[in-house]
Amino acid sequence: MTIPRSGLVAGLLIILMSLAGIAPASAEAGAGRVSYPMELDGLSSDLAILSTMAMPGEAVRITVDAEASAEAGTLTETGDGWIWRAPEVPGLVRLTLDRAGETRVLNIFVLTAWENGESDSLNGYRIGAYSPTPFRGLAAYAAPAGFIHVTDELRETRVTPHFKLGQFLCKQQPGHDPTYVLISPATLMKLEDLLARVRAAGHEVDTLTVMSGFRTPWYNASIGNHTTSSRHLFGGAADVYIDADGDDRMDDLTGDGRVDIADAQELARLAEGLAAELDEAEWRPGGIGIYRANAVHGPFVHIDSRGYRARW
Ligand SMILES: [Ca+2]
Ligand SMILES: [Ca+2]
Repeated sequence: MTIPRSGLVAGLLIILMSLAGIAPASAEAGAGRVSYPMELDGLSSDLAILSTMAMPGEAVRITVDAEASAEAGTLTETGDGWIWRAPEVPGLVRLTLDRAGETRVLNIFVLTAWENGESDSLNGYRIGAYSPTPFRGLAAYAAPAGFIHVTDELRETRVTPHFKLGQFLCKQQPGHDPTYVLISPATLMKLEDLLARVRAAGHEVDTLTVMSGFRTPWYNASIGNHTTSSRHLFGGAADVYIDADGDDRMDDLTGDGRVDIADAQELARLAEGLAAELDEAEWRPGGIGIYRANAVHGPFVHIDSRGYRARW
């Protein structure tokens, strides 16, 4: 492979910015990041752990200047990285990337196939139906061709340094075996960046609490939401709050002694700061929605990566 020019430049830039007191978002988290970028799904990331999905036999292009090895599937070196072809058997395959002893992991979940409209469930797990016509004709809204089969072990799998797969499960049929889920690398990257910003703002949490991640169309309809375009249906949205005191509700981020919409606004403000600062190579445009508390939940913020800006 050719030698890392861009990594060196990025490294120097980070050092220079640190000297100038302008820490880039990627440097704020400290642990969980590596010094060389990887491009996946059109986005650049420095996360030491990142996850994505692939259908059996599907090819995944990884742009990275590093050596690669995979637990399964086949790896082919290209001019600027690797193409990994998924095996036919569903399940988690870990790819390890290494540059000069600095390793990172790319988890690729090979999906269990599913055909929209053929059945409303998959091995007893209720899915419902996706719109046969993608919203706005966008590929991101096409009905999924498969789902991640979540085993007990996979619930605990870290999909990024500070988030586990189990945090994104739909609330339906708790404990059902099998359980299925979808994830989005762009949204996971966004949540990690937001967490770094939250910590830099002095809120000492290990993760963002995900109140709602993936929702099947069936579950979404069961809670009275009949939209076919929610990013939750595709694993690309998360309703999150900060809970350092562990009471399962948003913390008083503003320090005014009350937990209310102002605390959700404060979390959204941190997300807005990132959206304004990072370009589209690092932060795919999407939604930021602020929600006030009601009888069943505290205030929270919706985050997604739909591909265009939305605010509410
Ligand atoms: Ca709390
Ligand atoms: Ca408050």
